Amino acid sequence: MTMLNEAEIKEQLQKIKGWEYNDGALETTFEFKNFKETFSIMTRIAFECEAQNHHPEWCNVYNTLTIRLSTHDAKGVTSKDFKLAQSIEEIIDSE
Ligand code: H2B
Repeated sequence: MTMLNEAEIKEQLQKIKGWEYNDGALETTFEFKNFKETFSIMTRIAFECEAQNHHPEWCNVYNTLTIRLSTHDAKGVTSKDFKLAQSIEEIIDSE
């Protein structure tokens, strides 16, 4: 899996709203109604991460969820991160 350069990342980011490139990873923050809703969405996302064998760095505080995606094996952002970001958007949109 080859790492994308900054220009490629910026270009791909046009297609996925709400995400930015920050400190070597794709990053976004979501806000939900409460902790229960947040954690149930995290569970759904977790199953998809397992299916893709690609895992986020994430941080949950009550009803906020910050997600950072990078490919540790490639030490940068790859198409795997964009694929997972897209899947996360679909999970959240389907709520
Ligand atoms: N997740 C992320 N974000 N980056 C990786 O490089 C990665 C992963 N590698 N999940 C996978 C698992 C690898 O460690 C296993 C052994 O397949």
